[in-house]
Amino acid sequence: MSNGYKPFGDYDPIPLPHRFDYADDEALARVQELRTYMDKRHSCRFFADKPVPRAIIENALLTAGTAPSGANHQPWHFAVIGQGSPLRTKIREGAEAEEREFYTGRASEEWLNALAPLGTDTEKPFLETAPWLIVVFAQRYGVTETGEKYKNYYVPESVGIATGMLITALHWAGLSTLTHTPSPMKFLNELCGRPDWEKPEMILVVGHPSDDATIPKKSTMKKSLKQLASFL
Ligand code: IYR
Repeated sequence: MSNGYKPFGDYDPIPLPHRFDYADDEALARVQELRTYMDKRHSCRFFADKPVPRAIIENALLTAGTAPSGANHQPWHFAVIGQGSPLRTKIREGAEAEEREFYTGRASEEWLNALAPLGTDTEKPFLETAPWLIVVFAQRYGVTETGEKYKNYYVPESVGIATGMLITALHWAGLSTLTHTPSPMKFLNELCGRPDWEKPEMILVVGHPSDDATIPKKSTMKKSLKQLASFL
């Protein structure tokens, strides 16, 4: 890679390059500000076709790329599909075919009941409407510049963290996202030209919300601190 990234090597330390010695009250104000902003992130299923400049997506992807990962192997690949690509129809067709199977048989009664408050169904128009789709791939193996395969570690954890940071970066830019998970997603390997040792994890749908966008009320109900954490 151009930055000299190599999967293997000896410990080669440099002094910690960045420090932030905020006073406690300033740190508290900062984390509260972020919390207030993150509280305004909502998964959105209704997108406008308004374009979003590619540079915004590129910067969000590079933010995701700063995520911690197992042995710093960065076991992710993001396949980005812009507006007007012929792949859009194919992805929509592939996803809706899987969804039809899911909603009419594959999903358990319990699962369908859990989804009812979200109002999801087999129709996924946003796959064609939204300006960007980012297909998140988890790399079970990496490949060196000379073509040697090497194992990656903590792959789902690493990719989950990077995707969270990607969502955060896009929200920071004021964009809406949807983590869409047609299941199974194998059709995305072929459509995106990715090798079979990469697992598609989700499609991140990115853009501006439509004027009449709604969200399920249930999605605003978040666990309290007491429910989500215990201080031991
Ligand atoms: N993949 C389906 C079903 C679905 C499953 C879960 I878990 C969700 O949080 C939302 C939807 C779909 O996209 O409709």
